[in-house]
This record gives sequence, C-alpha cells and structure tokens, in this order.
Amino acid sequence: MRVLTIIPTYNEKENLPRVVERLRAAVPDCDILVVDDNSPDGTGKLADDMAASDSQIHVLHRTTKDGLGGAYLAGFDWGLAEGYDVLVEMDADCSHQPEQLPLLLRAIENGADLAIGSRYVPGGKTKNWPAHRLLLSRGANLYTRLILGTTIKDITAGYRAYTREALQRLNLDGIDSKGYVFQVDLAWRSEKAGLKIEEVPITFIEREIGSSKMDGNIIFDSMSKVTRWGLSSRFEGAKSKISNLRK
Ligand SMILES: Nc1nc2c(ncn2[C@@H]2O[C@H](COP(=O)(O)OP(=O)(O)O)[C@@H](O)[C@H]2O)c(=O)[nH]1
Ligand SMILES: [Mg+2]
Repeated sequence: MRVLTIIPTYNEKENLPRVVERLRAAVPDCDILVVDDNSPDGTGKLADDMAASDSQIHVLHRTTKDGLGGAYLAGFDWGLAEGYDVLVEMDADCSHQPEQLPLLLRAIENGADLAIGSRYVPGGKTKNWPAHRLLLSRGANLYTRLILGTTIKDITAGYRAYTREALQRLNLDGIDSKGYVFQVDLAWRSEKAGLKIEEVPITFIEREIGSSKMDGNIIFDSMSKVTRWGLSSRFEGAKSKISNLRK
C-alpha cells in the first residue's frame, strides 16, 4: 500500500519540522506532500529545504492563500496522478498525532474506503481546547448531523485516510468548497456514494505553537453551505415523493 500524507500549511514554520519528524518516525514508509499557500513566514522555503534532503518529502506551492479545501484538492490531484493507493489528510500543527496514523491505515486495510479520525465516537477525545472551541465544534457537528441527516459523528474532522478508488468516485472536479466546509462536503458525498466509512477514535490535541486559521467568516461560510445543502436535499426528497405519488 503506497501511502501519501498531505499536510496543508499556512504559516506553520515552527510546526512543520515537528510534525514531519514525528510522521517519518511513526510511519517510515509513508510519503509526505506539503501544500503551502505562499506562507509569508517562509514555510514553503523550509518545506523545499526538507524535501531536498529527504526523497519521501514533496512540496506543492500555490501562489495565494486559497483555503484548506483547495489545498487538499490540489494535493489529491497530485497524489492520484503519482499513483498512491491511500491519501491521508493531516494538519501541520500536530493536533492530529502522527503516531495514531496506523489506526487509520488499519481501518483501510480492513476494508474501509474512508477512515475518519474521530473525536466524537467512544474513545475519541479533544485535549487543551478552550470551552468555546469545543462548544463550537460540538455544535457544528450536531447541527450538521441534524440538517444533513448524516450518521457520521465527527463530520468536521480533518484527520482522514481515503483510498484512491474512493476519491476517484467522488467527482473531485465538481467540488467548489474551498474552506474548512470541504471536510463536511467530502464526508457527505462519501456517505451518499455508499462508501464504507469507519470512524476511528483519536485524541485531538490543540496546537501549542502558532495560531489557528479558523475565523468567523469560515464558520459563517460553513454553516450557510451546510444549511443550503440540507434544505435542497430535503426539497429534492419531497419532490421525488410527490412525483412517485402522482404515478
Ligand atoms: N495551504 C493552506 N493551508 C491552510 C489554509 N488554512 C488552514 N491551513 C492549514 O490547515 C491546517 C488546519 O488549520 P488550523 O488553523 O490549525 O485549524 P484549526 O485546527 O481548526 O484551528 C493547518 O495545517 C493550517 O496550516 C489555507 O488556506 N491554505
Ligand atoms: Mg489546528
């Protein structure tokens, strides 16, 4: 199984060497793709330096900060073209512990199309999150589950492993979610496509270094998109019920 871990970065100069070192130690066979959005702090140059001394590290440079979803789509395109079997999403700030990646890979080996590192299944945890951040995440998950009618417990989770076949079935070209809502979009598409999704309990640890890129606009954008998707899927459902009744 050729595994590629994609790490999107924006101003993660101090975190990047830490996460990469831990990942190389935890899963030595895994290749790494850093997708940097021209970070002003020089993360992209640092990634190039790291890649120059390690053939398992690769770097994609994008010209401007264009969102987490866009960075992952660019990373998936690259990884699929390079023929990887499994594509992993991991934050640069060590919130997703590289030492837990084998848990996700085991789920894939056992037949999952998508393994989600989940904070909200039994055994899953969050550490060092302030109360307001936990409330936001819990609330967003609950709202999303209710409005979309999904059974996924941690649908906003960003620690995931996809098989290449799963990604190929999801019509990535049709995705316009550029921000954090990308994670919800992909999980929901996966569920609708009938993919086998397994939530694996993980412990998410809030970053110790640098600052979060999450902001009010991202939250608003996510909630309004989720609401729109939920309403339009209900509308479509009602429309097809009515047309069945007429037949
Ligand atoms: N390339 C790229 N990476 C991003 C962007 N926004 C966030 N990231 C990265 O996505 C990961 C998660 O971001 P973070 O700020 O830790 O989000 P939080 O954990 O929800 O607070 C980190 O590795 C960030 O550097 C973006 O616009 N472009
Ligand atoms: Mg973070």
